[in-house]
Amino acid sequence: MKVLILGGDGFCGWPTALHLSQVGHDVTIVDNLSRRFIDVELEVESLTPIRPIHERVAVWKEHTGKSIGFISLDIAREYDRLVAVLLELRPDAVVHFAEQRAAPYSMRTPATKRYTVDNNITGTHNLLCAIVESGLDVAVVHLGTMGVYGYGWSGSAPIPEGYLTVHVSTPDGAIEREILHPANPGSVYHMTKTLDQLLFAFYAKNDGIRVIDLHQGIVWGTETPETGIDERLINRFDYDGDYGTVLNRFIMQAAVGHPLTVHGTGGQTRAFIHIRDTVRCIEIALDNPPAKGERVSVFNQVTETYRVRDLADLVSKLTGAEIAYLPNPRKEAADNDLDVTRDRFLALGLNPTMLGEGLVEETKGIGVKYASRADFSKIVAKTVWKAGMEVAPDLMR
Ligand code: NAD
Ligand code: USQ
Repeated sequence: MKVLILGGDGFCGWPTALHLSQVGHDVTIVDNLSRRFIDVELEVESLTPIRPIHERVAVWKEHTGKSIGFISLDIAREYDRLVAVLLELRPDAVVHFAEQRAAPYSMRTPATKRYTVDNNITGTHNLLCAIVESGLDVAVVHLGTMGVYGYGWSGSAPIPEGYLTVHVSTPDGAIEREILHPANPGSVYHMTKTLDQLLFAFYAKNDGIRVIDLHQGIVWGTETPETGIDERLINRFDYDGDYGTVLNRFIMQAAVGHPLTVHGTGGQTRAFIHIRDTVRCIEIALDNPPAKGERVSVFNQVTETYRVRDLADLVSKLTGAEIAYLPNPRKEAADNDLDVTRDRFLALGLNPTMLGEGLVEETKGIGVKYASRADFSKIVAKTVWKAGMEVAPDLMR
């Protein structure tokens, strides 16, 4: 299958590009390298030494003989070029990772709020509009997020895979309907993903675009079998207060001897998936597109759920790291339960890496190997959701 990977230079996109190439797909990455420029803006680097994109694809070819194309293109700003790329390459499918994906970065300043909305919504809409203009039948696999559902809306009922069955009272009695699960975003970033869902629903209905929306949990881990082939293929590892995600941050903090930064009580429960399972899920999704005219196919791309303080305890037990309970810079529930339906990928053959097996390996691996690259001043999260919220001081100098 010919596959375009939008955002293929990023944390999820790069290992996906390698894996899809490895299993025989003809892969082209489209990326404007904005994530690398944001590192420059934030004055921080991936903990792992990521190589320039042209070197990355050349090293892949050197080891496997397989070519991965690279096109530098901003999908939110270069609409005509996007149409031209579709018409020239005529892909069977597009995997869409190309969004600003950090909730704290999206809440950082008025400029980053506006950038996140402009980039994510216009990028997604440009893609859908360009597919219609091209006249091609291209399946779209999009990376959504568990955060579209929010934390607590469904009460004690498990969060379904996209659609909720509701009963509506009418004068003639109750009727049953399936609706898109109500959106309840917790950041400007998460809000863009809820808006993406409406764009997909409209283009599926109006133009018969085949869309799979994958509501992914927090991705942890770094390496996949393909990125591990050569150090120059290594995946990025974000640890800073804006882009680092909770479990990878705890793994890195333990490795460098920094206390684990639990926000608030740590009673927040979130969904998780290992990066090796992310790439496998994309492969499965590509093999199982909806038929033309079908509604958007939604999967919950999640393998387990954990409370933040329980994760900190697990990492602390394995490594001896201290735990610091810090003021929460975010506006979020101090405590929530999370029961997520995750049957569809399991039914299609996903065999997940669970925290119990994977965590020991991760705490001894990348974080320790590249500990000397850490900038301690970038670890504690400084972006607040609302003016006046308390920010924790740096814990080490
Ligand atoms: P990332 O920031 O590492 O990668 C995103 C890539 O997209 C970057 O390489 C960036 O340069 C590129 N990009 C952004 N805007 C673009 C544009 N306008 N044109 C072209 N390229 C553009 O993020 P990631 O962690 O790999 O996340 C990928 C996707 O998966 C995102 O949509 C994110 O919302 C979703 N997701 C990520 C996680 C996670 O834990 N990392 C969890 C759930 C969902
Ligand atoms: N948290 C801490 N300590 C930290 C970092 C985070 O306690 O040092 C807490 C946060 O306050 C929050 C939870 O951990 O309650 C998760 O935060 P996160 O930064 O790991 O994840 P989040 O902001 O939700 O975003 C990440 C990705 C995003 C993806 C989302 C999936 O950056 O792209 O969409 O996970 S989900 O959370 O399932 O919506």
